[in-house]
Amino acid sequence: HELFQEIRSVIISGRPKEVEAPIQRAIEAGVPLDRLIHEAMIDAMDEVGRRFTAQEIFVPEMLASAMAMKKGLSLIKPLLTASQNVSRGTVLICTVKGDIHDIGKNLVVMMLEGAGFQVMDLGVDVTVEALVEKVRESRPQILGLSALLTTTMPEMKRVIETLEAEGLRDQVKVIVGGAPVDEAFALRIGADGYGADAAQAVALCKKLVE
Ligand code: B1M
Repeated sequence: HELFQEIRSVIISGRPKEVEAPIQRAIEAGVPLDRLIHEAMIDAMDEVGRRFTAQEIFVPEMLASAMAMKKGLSLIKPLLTASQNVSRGTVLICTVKGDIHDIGKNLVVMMLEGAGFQVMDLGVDVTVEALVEKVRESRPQILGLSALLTTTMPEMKRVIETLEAEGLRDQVKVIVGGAPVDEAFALRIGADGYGADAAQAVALCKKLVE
């Protein structure tokens, strides 16, 4: 779509104020939201990651792009979460300790809510202790963990081990996701599932609460 290039460009160059117009135009033009999200927006963040790896840009630029991405997603959110009043199940979700990446997690939250799940989002950089306490207190059916750094992936294993030690593991299904995470890792740490993207995470949650 011709608007995608413009959207990619404002996200890549980190101009949050300029993201609204092309996204509104794309929405008005009836572009399917999953295409808008993937082909324009996530694609732009991948390019940002590539430029960061190549040291063409640095953390401040990456942050500006994240702000543009978040602004863009906030415009799409109301369309994804419209008119759902049945609760399909409960999900507690967060980004693990040491990790502050939340764009992917927020997208998973948006899609889950859109699919009728009731989601409790604990945010980013959440300690194992805080998480286990919340599982005990609110008894979610599913616990979703997101990590974007190879250095924070081991936190997911710690969460599962701690749930086991506290006798809570049988009460909650644990799903994991985030760019460095894969199916093999999920299996290895004893998670109940892995979602490669937000749509897969939703499909997985539906299956787990059946
Ligand atoms: Co950071 N960062 N970052 N960063 N950042 C990455 C992840 C990196 C790959 C960039 C790179 O080097 N190419 C790299 C990690 C390298 C590694 O560990 N192998 C990296 C680094 C190194 C860092 C810092 C260490 C940089 C520094 O300070 N020197 C630092 C760490 C901070 C910390 O967390 N402690 C850092 C900081 C940041 C910003 C704060 C500037 C910013 C984040 C802002 C924010 O999120 N609020 C940022 C950004 C924007 C990125 C990139 C460019 C984009 C991430 C993103 O939002 N992607 C990223 C490169 C990249 O991913 N291409 C990078 C879009 C998003 C929709 O995708 O999050 O993968 P994603 O989510 C997907 C799926 O993974 C899945 O569904 C989503 C939708 O499809 N998914 C789940 C995610 N969670 C899920 C949970 C599920 C299921 C599916 O179930 C529960």
